[in-house]
Amino acid sequence: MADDHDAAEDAELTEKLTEKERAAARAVEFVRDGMTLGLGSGSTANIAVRLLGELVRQKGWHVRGVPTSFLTAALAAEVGLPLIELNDVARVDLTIDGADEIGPGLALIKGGGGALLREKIVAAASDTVIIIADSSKLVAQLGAFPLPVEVVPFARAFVERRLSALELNPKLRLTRDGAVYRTDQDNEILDCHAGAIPDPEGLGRELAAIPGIVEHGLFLGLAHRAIVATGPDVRELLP
Ligand code: A5P
Repeated sequence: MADDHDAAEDAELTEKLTEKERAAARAVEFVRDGMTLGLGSGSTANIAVRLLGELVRQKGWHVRGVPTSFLTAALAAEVGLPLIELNDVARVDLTIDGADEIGPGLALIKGGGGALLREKIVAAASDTVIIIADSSKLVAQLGAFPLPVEVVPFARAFVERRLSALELNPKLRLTRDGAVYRTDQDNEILDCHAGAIPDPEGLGRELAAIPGIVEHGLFLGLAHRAIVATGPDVRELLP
């Protein structure tokens, strides 16, 4: 029985990986020579970064990447993608990134990997944002995935009380070793187990009004296209 269970789990993981690869491959078709690219974070965005490395090598294209996390910067360097600081570009042509949930109108929850702040800045600076995902990310309503809220460590307890008052059920993110998780900006993350989020815009406004919150993982009006693979099918969704 245990073996059957493991085999079923393995098959599900393999299928998810294949879906991520299909979505990433489609997104890379939007890349052109000379582009400045926002490089997302997470397992799906990593696949796109590797494909971009191959594309640049094969075609001899000159693209530059703005990474959204230290991990993505390291991967981009490994696959030979030239990097540039966001401060050194006037604009980003195209960002390819993953998501934790994709809801109606391409409202997103992001930040499961902790990179929400840079991801949101780079998305906002981009002419086009393409979200790539496996089929498990598509939801009818946001909220089953815990909403990450990045906080300045100084303000954590205060913000936690405010989030609890909003019945968002915040939990401080820890590392696997039980240490307090720190973002690339050395901030902390409160994951909000809020359940269904019927009004993402309203919640986004409430969160933005709390001092000490640096950023939250609701990405609203930022995605221009989502590419979602379901088995062999690859669908492109617009807001
Ligand atoms: C990183 O902080 C996140 O926003 C990721 O984009 C998101 O968690 C998706 O990650 P996976 O592609 O690994 O599911």
